[in-house]
Amino acid sequence: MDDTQLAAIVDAIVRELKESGAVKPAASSLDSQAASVSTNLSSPSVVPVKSRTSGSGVNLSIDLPDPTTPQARNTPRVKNPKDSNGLRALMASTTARIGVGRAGPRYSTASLLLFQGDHAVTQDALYRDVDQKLLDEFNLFTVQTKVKGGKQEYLLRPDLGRQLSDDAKRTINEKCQKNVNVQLVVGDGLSAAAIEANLRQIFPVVKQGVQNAGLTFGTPFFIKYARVGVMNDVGELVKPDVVVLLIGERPGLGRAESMSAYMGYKPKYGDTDADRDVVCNIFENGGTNPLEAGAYVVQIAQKMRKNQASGVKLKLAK
Ligand code: B12
Repeated sequence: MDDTQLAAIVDAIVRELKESGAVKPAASSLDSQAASVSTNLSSPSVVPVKSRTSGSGVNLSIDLPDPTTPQARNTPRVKNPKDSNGLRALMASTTARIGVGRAGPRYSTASLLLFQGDHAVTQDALYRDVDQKLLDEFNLFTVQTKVKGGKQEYLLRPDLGRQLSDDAKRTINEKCQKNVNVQLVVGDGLSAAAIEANLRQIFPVVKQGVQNAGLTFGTPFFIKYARVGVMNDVGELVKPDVVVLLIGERPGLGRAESMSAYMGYKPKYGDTDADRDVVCNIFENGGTNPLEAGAYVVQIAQKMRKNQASGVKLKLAK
């Protein structure tokens, strides 16, 4: 948002306040402050500002451009930079929030709005469920961990997310082929968006890669409210050589589509992250491409089988 748009918003709000009687004569300094902002920045607003005054009071709605679009996100906000090309190059070299400018000691409004927009993206990814249509596309049946109280409990009780419910165990026992070479499992983890962004690409690559390598591919399924440690329960039930768990990573600000593939050789009760490997940061345009990640997962599975080990033991075996 530029200064002209800001000034227009300030003008509109002050107008509304005056119309509603909220601004008394004593508040005229606010009025003149706002007026001085708009006289400095004179051109008319490009931001549609629709103001409606209801019977009970003010109801102002302001439509602003989406601050999370790549164009808005990558606009340098430093006023009068000494080296504008250098600034752009610097900004292009990192996803860190640099070149955002400031208003006195504070963030600029544009940066603040972007921050809030990104936070909303993160919250959405964390709190919503994976699209059922996507799970149906890959014939993934759903089981649940011991989390019963929704996302809030999932977040507060990681221990419950590491254990399958009794129902889940029964269903898996009924539906899954046992003693397979590779068991693929999908878990929502901390980002539904990550699964939605990557599953379509990575799933077929892993499945075909495993089968092309002459290995058996177990009956895949989806675990709701999953944590990485749930791999142990899967290993105990299905008895595969290798478990691959595709799971949504903890979202960063504005980066919700990052997925990981956690893997373990014959996972069992008591195994820890030291017994696991991870292919992380799987996402298109900047992360590990999901197609490549799928091929890499198959390679690691083969290595695990060859060395009969995963995690630190696999590292030591190499
Ligand atoms: C949160 C986190 C942690 C937390 C986990 C605590 C917790 N209970 O959540 C802590 C701070 C303990 C941690 C530690 C480590 N982490 Co860490 N961690 C992450 C982070 C930011 C998010 C992971 C996530 O979202 N998991 C999904 C959720 C659903 O899983 P969860 O069940 O809630 O939590 C489990 C996993 O997070 C797992 N985990 C976390 N880190 C690692 C690393 C490895 C190698 C493995 C096998 C498992 C693992 O531990 C948790 C408990 O089981 C990722 C960044 C990313 N892009 O993924 C890095 C990341 C996965 N971690 C990484 C690393 C290197 C480590 C350490 C080895 C660092 C170190 N030198 O000590 C340790 C080892 C972990 C271990 N337990 O043995 C790397 C892995 C790189 C790689 N390909 O090997 C990542 C990708 C960060 C990075 N960009 O470098 N980590």
